Amino acid sequence: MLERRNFIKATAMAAATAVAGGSTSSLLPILNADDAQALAGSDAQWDKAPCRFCGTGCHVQVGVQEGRVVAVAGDRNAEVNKGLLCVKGYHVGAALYGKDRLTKPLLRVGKTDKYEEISWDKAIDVIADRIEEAPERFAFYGSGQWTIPEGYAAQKFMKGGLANNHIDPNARLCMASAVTGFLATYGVDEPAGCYDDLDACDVLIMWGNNPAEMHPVLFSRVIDRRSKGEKVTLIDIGTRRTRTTDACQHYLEMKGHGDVAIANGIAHLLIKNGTYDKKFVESFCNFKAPDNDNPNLHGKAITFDEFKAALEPYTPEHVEELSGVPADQIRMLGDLFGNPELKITSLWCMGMNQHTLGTAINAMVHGVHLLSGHFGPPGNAPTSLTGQPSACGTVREVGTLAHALPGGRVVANAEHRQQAEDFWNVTPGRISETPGYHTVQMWESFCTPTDDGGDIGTIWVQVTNPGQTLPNLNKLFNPKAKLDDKFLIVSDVYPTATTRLADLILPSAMWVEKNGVVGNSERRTQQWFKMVDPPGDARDDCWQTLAVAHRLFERGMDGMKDRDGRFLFEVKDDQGKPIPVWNWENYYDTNVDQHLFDEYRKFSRLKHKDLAPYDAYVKARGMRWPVVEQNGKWLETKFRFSGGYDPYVAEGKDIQFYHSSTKDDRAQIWFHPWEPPAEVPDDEYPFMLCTGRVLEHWHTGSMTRRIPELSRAMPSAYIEMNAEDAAAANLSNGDKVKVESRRGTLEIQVWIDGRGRPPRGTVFIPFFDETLLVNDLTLDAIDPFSKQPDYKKSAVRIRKV
Ligand code: MGD
Ligand code: SF4
Ligand code: MOS
Repeated sequence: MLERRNFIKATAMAAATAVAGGSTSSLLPILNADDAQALAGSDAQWDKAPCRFCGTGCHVQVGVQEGRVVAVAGDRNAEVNKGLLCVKGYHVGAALYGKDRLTKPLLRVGKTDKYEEISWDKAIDVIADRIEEAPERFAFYGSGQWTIPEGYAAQKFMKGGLANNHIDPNARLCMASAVTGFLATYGVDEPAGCYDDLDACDVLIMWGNNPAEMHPVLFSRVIDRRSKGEKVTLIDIGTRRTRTTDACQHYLEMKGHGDVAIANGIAHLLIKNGTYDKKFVESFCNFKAPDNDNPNLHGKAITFDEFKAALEPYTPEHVEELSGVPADQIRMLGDLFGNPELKITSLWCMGMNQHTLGTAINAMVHGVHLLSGHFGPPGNAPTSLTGQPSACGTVREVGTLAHALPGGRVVANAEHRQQAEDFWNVTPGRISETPGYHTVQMWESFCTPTDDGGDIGTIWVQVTNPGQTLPNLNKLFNPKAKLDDKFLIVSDVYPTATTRLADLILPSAMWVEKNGVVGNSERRTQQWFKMVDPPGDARDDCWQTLAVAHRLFERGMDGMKDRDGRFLFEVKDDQGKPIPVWNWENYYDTNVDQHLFDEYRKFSRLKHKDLAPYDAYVKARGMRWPVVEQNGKWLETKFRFSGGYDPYVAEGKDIQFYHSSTKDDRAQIWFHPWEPPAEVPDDEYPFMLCTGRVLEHWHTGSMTRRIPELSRAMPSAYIEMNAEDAAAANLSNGDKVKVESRRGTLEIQVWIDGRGRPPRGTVFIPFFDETLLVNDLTLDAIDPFSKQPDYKKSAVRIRKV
């Protein structure tokens, strides 16, 4: 534990020591678990909540005094973090108290840059007017930071109410390829394993993933084991050296898309050396390849011999050519996977998801584990990590994607639609069978003049900042400025790059200013209660959605009525009397989250993702689904598809892929050919640009840049360059350069051999800085199945200014 603390402290210290002469005093006394006792004698009230930021899902204890959050401590009772937090988590409370919180609804005055304060009543009318005018031209752009009830309400409002499937989340930019990878392999989304695999594995492979900065508390779990003398081999396969690399025994430096070649190289060796797990494969797997005549997620069946023949060209030497990773290191990976004595866990996140072959590489890494039999608990697991606190809970489980319905259902399936219509008690046929626009399509349509076919006229954005995070902003966001008939509604807590173009800005309550339920990377559903009031007139996002729905109901819109003519979101008290939750004054007369969650819960049982009733989560520090009742207790599941762990595996079976897309309880092992990235450097644009996060900041920095310690530690974005490339271009640290892609330009300072060390020919720019928008440069090419863009590979040129 000591080492783990030190690791976390070291990363926190690195943040603090980067402060140039500034003090580290904060708006809040920031405590850690060790110091929390200091407040014990005070009047602070303590309660649990998951951290606001990343998908790791650490729990904090929140201290509240006189209506304000005064302290945050790591929660010792939480299995995920056992009292530890990363530097963002320690400061999470201060995210509420930036000086410029949005506190009033603001409506743009005509076509000017001015806004007038308006009442909520008027704001709700403005939205209702826009929707009534053209319900089919309305779209909802949501988030993996929506709580489960917020996402569920938006989903039901759109698909069950407006009969409109134009709802998609920022997680399209984030997790979509993980979803398609799971579906193509197991027929059902989300990891089989969980964080416990990290405690048991002998080898941990990071496939283009930097958990030391992005999932620090999780990564520290492995570091901790090593310090206790346990042998665990860490391997970083990446396109640049990072803090994760520093902690690994092996660093395999690959070119973009090299992962596809490497996965094929491992499979090639397993078959050539006869070290694949014949018994596992014959019992539990089929083989698949893309169907080029009829491209679809489930491809076409192939035989083992066809699989073997397809892999023939992927010799270690050929893989070296494609990926840049030396043949010997490919052999090392082949030997590791060929050794049945070792327990191997793979981790990945945006490197494999933000990838135009994202679905393919996700499926292929599952495939390497299946082929070698490195599947099954504890310690053998292909585990995809999630970026956001509820990308799993809200987006993937509630299905707030343009093609999906709650509980792993899809709009294109008549039976699924009927089920949802029955659960929602809405008119049969209400849900449209045509998938709505995915993120890139939605924003492209919004930014295209109506006369030219841009049929999305209004977008309501909640809990996300697309004006900074969409790729290729000059195509997908900025043109809005010139399109007078397009209307942008933004619910946020601070002014952002998105509110700048908004026509209506709605102030939202955040984190412990409201009730919430979220779901983390390991299928863990976590609940918390409201602890403090939001500032001014800020209100819950979920209330905003319900209030608009009710306004449309009052105006007689059929879609807002159920089969019995009642309001779609009717909430009743114990006597069966409706509670007017659409009035803010009455919203907390009951626990709306609980009503929505317990309604949504029915969907969770449709695909063995069973959730417990809301009450069961109140005491727990989260539970991993499927959660089933046994002898009056709610029991979570650590490992899916494995006998003895997963309640849905038939008695006596070791492994059962019970949602197999081939309906034979088997998983699919995929072959996909290597293909180059959508854009590769050339003479004109000779550098490959990668983008991503940094430890201190949460995504667009709208919250963390308002926390003094974090913003001082990492004040502004930079371009990381390789020292030799910089020398060749006569550049030194701190020089300003102009970075140009085919889509836009950015002037930014050079950092040589900084936090990350990119190899020659590559550069890195983080995306947290709203004054330096890297997405003016990035490419909007997408994976054909997941529709997720690749933010990791854009060609750029650089010159000194
Ligand atoms: P966030 O900063 O998380 O980024 O992109 P975004 O979701 O756009 O935005 C969340 C917003 O919600 C903030 O503006 C915050 O102030 C606001 N907020 C906080 N709490 C609340 C609340 O309770 N209610 C409301 N209404 N608002 C709230 C993330 C996205 O970015 C993701 S997930 C990925 S993985 C992509 N990654 C990526 C990349 O790697 N490179 C580049 N270049 N771009 C990327 N964009 C994508
Ligand atoms: Fe919060 Fe993630 Fe840090 Fe844990 S690792 S404290 S969830 S930001
Ligand atoms: Mo994006 S789900 O946060 O990495």
